[in-house]
Amino acid sequence: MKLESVELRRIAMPLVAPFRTSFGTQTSRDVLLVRARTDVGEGWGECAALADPRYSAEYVDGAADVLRRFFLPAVAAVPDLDAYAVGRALAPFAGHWMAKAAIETAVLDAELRAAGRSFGSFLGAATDRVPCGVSVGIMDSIPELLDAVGGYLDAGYLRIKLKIEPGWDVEPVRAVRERFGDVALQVDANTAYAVSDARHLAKLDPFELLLIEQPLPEDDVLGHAELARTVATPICLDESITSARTAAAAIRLGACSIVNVKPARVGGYLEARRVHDVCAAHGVPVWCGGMLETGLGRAANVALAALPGFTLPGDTSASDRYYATDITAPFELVDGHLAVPTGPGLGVEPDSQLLDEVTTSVEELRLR
Ligand code: OSB
Ligand code: MG
Repeated sequence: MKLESVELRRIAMPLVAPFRTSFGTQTSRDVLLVRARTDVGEGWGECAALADPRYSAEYVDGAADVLRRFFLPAVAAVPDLDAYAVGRALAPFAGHWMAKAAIETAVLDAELRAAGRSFGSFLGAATDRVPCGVSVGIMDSIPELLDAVGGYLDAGYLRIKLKIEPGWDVEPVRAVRERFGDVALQVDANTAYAVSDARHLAKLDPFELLLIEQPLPEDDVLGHAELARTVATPICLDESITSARTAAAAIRLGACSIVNVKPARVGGYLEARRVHDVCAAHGVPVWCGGMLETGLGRAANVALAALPGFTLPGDTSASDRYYATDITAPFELVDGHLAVPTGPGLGVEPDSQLLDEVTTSVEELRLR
């Protein structure tokens, strides 16, 4: 396989409701789509980078720049291209996991479409549908939060994740527990606390949460290990896990007992599967995180979430939790589950008219 050219397409996707986290508020997603044109056909990769470098160091303009300037020429120079070769060609470049994931996914999609094989089959999916949770943003008031959570439970979501930050933690958790009983509940702080907040975070223990996700800064793995000794609620890492190697180290240090596998954050689906494998070998449950993806990114996440080590519901919500109109056929919740796509590659197609309606720029890069 050879990479011949790449279309970098930017789309603007308004969210159905603002999504507030400890690192900022998203009202719309500025998404970079990578469309790889190869000698065996085309493939799509959705770059998960957000507009600003607040969740992590990556941001969408930076991802487009590093792809254009360094990554796409390096991938185009590979004579016998496949998805594994993308990782090898990009290994000399530091960081930029989301940009790397986008081109690797596009190449893998092209390869699998040509072979008539689905992402799920390639990755090792063990089920045909995955249980789904929903990530609920920080709200202006507790009644607003209870309305939102009630709506998601009515829709069938099997697990609720509350975004928290200092000043919005124990009270919202208590309110949701009091109103909705023993629903599967977890929280995500997106690095908003310090080790010195251990006593405060231990106040969440009586609510029997499934986990607390990434309370401390990305590089504070040791701090998470210390926190795990003070707080009874299991610690789950998101931002800190950038590879199978960092996952192995975090587990060995006792920094987490659960891992959020977010393919974009670890450089793609091949490394995400390795993270899954390392965690499975240690008996550490994993679940699939999300980055407010469109149907293209969601399709691959749902395929990954069907691997056997994904024993907790993921942030793989239905399309209508994010977008009034998705660019692919929408993913719909059935009994709290999403179906794993079975068609070749991602198994979903962007609708070209819908795509054009949301497109803000298109750049065609000829690579040979
Ligand atoms: O920390 O998991 C996170 C969204 C954007 C960036 C980071 C995170 C999130 C979410 C929502 O929690 C996940 C989703 O529903 O896609
Ligand atoms: Mg998170």
